[in-house]
Amino acid sequence: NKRRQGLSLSCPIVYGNLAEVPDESHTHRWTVYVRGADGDDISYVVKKVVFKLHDSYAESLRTVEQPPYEVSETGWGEFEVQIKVFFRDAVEKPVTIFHHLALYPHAATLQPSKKLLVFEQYDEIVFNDPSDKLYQMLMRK
Ligand code: SLL
Repeated sequence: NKRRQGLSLSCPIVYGNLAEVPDESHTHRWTVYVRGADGDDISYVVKKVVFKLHDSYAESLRTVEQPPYEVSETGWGEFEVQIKVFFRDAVEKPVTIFHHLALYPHAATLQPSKKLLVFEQYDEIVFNDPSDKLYQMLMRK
């Protein structure tokens, strides 16, 4: 599995969270996710995603082995979610993303229904000198 020296491949992603605006209760339903930008399937390169939630959640480590790479929960508070992305080519080290799970409308995009908040970031996972295996995976799609 030799490396393609000098080559740099990028995998565009979006990560973030949705949060429902609660009615009377103080409990919010939310979903934290990572997915390919423009709805692209990234499972050809992503092996699994591990979400580390706040310690107040039972089993705070949540592993998702296939898309959609997301976790839905309920809660009352904001916290930082650690999102660790593992790749099919084990030569590539996992990438860790930190996302501030947001529940309140300060910086959010409010959907027209005003019932759903969206906090989303665009990013690119860049593979420098990718292995031949990864190169094949990325080129095949
Ligand atoms: C803090 N930012 O620093 C807060 C922590 C934790 C939120 C927020 C748990 C819900 C549940 C929940 O909402 N945790 O236990 O079901 O204190």
